Amino acid sequence: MTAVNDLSQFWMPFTANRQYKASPRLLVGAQGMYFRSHDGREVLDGTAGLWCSNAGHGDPRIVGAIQRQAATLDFAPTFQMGHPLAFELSSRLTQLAPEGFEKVFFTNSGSESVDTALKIALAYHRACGNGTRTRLLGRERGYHGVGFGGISVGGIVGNRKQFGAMIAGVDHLRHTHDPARNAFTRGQPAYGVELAEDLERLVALHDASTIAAVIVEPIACSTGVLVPPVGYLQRLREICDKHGILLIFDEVITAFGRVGAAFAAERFGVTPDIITTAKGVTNGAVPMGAVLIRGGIYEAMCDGPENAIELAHGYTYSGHPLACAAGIATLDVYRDDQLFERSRGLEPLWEATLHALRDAPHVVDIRNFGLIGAIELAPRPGAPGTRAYDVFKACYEAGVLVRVTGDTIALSPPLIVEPAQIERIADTIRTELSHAD
Ligand code: PXG
Ligand code: PLP
Repeated sequence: MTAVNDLSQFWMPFTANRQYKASPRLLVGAQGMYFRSHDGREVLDGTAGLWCSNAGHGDPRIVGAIQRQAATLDFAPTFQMGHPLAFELSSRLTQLAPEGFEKVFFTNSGSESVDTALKIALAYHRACGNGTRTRLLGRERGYHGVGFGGISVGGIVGNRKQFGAMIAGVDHLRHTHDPARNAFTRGQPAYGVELAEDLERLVALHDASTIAAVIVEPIACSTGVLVPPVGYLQRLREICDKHGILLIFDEVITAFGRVGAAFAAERFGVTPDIITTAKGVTNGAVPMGAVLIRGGIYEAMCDGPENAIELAHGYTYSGHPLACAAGIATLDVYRDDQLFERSRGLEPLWEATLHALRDAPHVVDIRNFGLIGAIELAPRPGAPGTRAYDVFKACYEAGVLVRVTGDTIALSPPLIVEPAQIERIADTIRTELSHAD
């Protein structure tokens, strides 16, 4: 193993740097369902990295595609230039998307996908002569990355409070978490469809003529896995249609098989106007995001002369050749290994195995959908988050990687997970919960 000389310079993202550096956990390799740690242990990946490696790690088909592409065309600009793989991946993504999605805008992350989607929504209304529609609506507890757009529509207080006023003209729907009525629900909660009416409240407050778009995660994952109540997303769609508001689904986590379909939009049977993705589009192997856009939106921006740029937006690395190669290879793997179907097939076992933890110490709620799970613990009095963090550390020592957000343990294994590995994840959590104070 390579010696790590000094941990001080890397300002680690979303990390308690001092705490981490006092007892670091380093990953030095990954294959299939396992990471290898710097101290030579195999660690079962219960989180697909950060919700991204849906096909597991180091698949030779993806690795080979990246290697070949690096040697063939390491970079090509996509501003007034192009390269074949960016076009190929765009058409592959629209084939996978719900019917009616016709355009793809490439970014390098989920945060950039969100910024891009919000900008497209504003530009669309302006192009349609509705320039007063500038307001953007998000939802409490939503996570939409860390750009100024994303934190503005986002609803996680801790991600906002350090950063001043953010962008103006934003408001938020209420979140849908209701443990008093829905604790220990399997799949979609029965109660809460009426929370979609909160959109009518915001329309009444601001007037529809000022509202451009609503952005929500179909399942709010980062905040602790909040599954939408039955009928809720359908109702949001209806209210958006009634008032001419664009509906954006942020599917950075929920796309590419995580919920047993290409997109959560497909699984829930609700079609938004714009879908933001990242993570699983390349299996996490090369940074990439993609925004998928319904027909009619791009066309609205085409009334200028042919030499007019339709959208003044783009990243140096939009459609980067390595990311496109990784993306195409990843979509091939998802298709050839039928990973979305596999994910769907594992869901009943996943659900049953997680809910069997109901009687484990400290557990106050269990939530699941697709191959996503959450086990919420009662916080230690006066020390929120510490109990779950200790369980996370203990699981890692025991060879299983889980995620923690607040006092919730969040799970999202690669879709190649075996039933015995699902059992092992749950057994490890049960053991460590029984040791936790
Ligand atoms: N939207 C959603 C719905 C996300 O989940 C982003 C946007 C931002 O993507 P980037 O690529 O800019 O990070 C995300 C990312 C966690 C965790 O542990 C979740 C995310 C990222 C890192 C950690 O819940 N989601
Ligand atoms: N900052 C400067 C000085 C730049 O020249 C550029 C791009 O050319 C950027 C920021 C934006 O970088 P990116 O396109 O990678 O987002």
